[in-house]
Amino acid sequence: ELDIDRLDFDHCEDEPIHTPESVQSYGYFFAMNEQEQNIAIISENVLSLLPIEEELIGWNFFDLLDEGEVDREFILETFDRAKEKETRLPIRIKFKEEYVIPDMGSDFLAVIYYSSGHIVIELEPATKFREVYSAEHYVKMYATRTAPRFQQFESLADMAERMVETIRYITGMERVVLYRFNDDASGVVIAEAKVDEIESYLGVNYPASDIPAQARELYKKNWIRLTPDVNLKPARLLPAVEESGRPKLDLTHSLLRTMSPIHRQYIRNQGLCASFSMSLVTHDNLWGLISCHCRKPTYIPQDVRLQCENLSQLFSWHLYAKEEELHLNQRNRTEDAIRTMLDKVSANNPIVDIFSEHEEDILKIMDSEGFVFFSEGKTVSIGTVPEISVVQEFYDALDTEKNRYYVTDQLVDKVSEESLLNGIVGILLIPLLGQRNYFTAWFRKEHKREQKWVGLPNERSDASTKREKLTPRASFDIHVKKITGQSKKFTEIDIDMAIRFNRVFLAYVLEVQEKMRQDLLALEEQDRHRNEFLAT
Ligand code: BLA
Repeated sequence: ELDIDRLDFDHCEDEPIHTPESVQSYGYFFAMNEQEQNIAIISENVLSLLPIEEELIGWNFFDLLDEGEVDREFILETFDRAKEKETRLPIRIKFKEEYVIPDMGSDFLAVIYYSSGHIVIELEPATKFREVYSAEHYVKMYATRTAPRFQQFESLADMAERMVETIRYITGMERVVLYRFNDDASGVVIAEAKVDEIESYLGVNYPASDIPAQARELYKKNWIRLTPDVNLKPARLLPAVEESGRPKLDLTHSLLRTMSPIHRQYIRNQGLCASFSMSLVTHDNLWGLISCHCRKPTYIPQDVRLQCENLSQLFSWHLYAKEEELHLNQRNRTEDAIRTMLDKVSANNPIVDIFSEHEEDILKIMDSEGFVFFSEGKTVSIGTVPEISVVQEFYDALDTEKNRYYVTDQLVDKVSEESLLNGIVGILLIPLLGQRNYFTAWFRKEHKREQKWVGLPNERSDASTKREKLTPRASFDIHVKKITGQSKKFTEIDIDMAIRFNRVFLAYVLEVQEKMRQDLLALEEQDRHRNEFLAT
């Protein structure tokens, strides 16, 4: 099985998982030269499907097909589209009866894609697995029953919950989790649907190395992967690289690609036999995975998997839309608060008074415990704030040419004396109007919490030997990590709100004040003239 010492890389993220030179034997693999359409590479199990006496290599693939049932032109057009869009597309294949072993059936579901000069076709038997519903039924179900509920949900977690239930219904797997990536590529299970007998993963965090960087990249290009049985012997691609001298074939768009042996061992260590996962991508960013688990071998027909892929793409859009909606709601609340304050700005209502009238609003906009508006002339502070000299130091240290703001959720180790912080540990500081010595800052207190973890956040990068780095997770024991000394994180949206506050509200106020100053100067000037005049 897995022999770490024989792996020729030292770090998880260096494993070339897109060129394993084998596929899983629940399907059959053909690669043809793009020009002549001659078979150049097959998976070794093809030999048990098409017991053709002569070498299959070199045959024209289309000569094997039942031309009455299969439209060659359509297949080649589909290939051109797949190549152009850098994806794979579904087709149907039927072999001439005389070429296939009788009880294998001759009807196949297939996908076609381009890989380095080759037309690749991957086949799976269409008739072997009978389904209660057609695969299209599931998309309809999502559209009519799952998605319409999303509108009324106020959080992504509620949507995630509904989605894992839907996917569990479709796939029949024992446990379905929605795994969301954190900013540092570690991740957490935010929703789960499962049978009673299997352990719960809900709320558990896992280190980034459980899904290394190259896998996350690959999963952005190819949204689904099924391992129906981790113990299925991989079918090698023939002729082998060592014999033919051909370059390794890129299986980025493959459905059948054998997964990394390290990850296969991980699945076994979880006590599982089958795994199916789908990507969730928003803003061209791998947002998360829907991961399905089963303790016994479980095959999901190709058309159902391709519909699951459609669903994960739809769901990604719905996540995106919900994120935008939540963002918009927060922005509207901020803008309402700003507008109310703007209405009160006038020559005889100085900013300090407006701030103190609206202390609560100002803190609420940012879910903060303290706020400071610092200008050369005067400082306004609301709620709990650190000693102003400390804040000034952070401002002075900020390179305003390069950074639009300074943010941290962990101030304690960044100051000489903790007592100066007055219990504040999070800060978002934003210079104002590009002028020196004008800024706003928002503060958050400590947010003590407990996180469930399997493993340690940096366990692999901290490991010293190759063996330690590459050994798949063996223990899935959950331990509780107490998070102290940190505030809630200021999110991108929080930062956006604060910048908005500065731009809209303060910019306006400063403008009014500047205008008042100018008016005052003009009046003084008039006075001076009048006095001079009177004096003469
Ligand atoms: C891939 N790791 C994966 C995948 C998941 C996880 C879901 C996607 C492949 C699949 O669908 O099975 C991890 N599975 C999880 C997590 C949960 C889960 C976090 O159920 C939590 C509920 N793994 C290791 C180490 C390495 C490693 C040490 O433990 C590297 C040395 C690697 N994981 C690894 C690799 C892949 C992977 C290489 C890619 C597999 C492939 O697509 O070939």
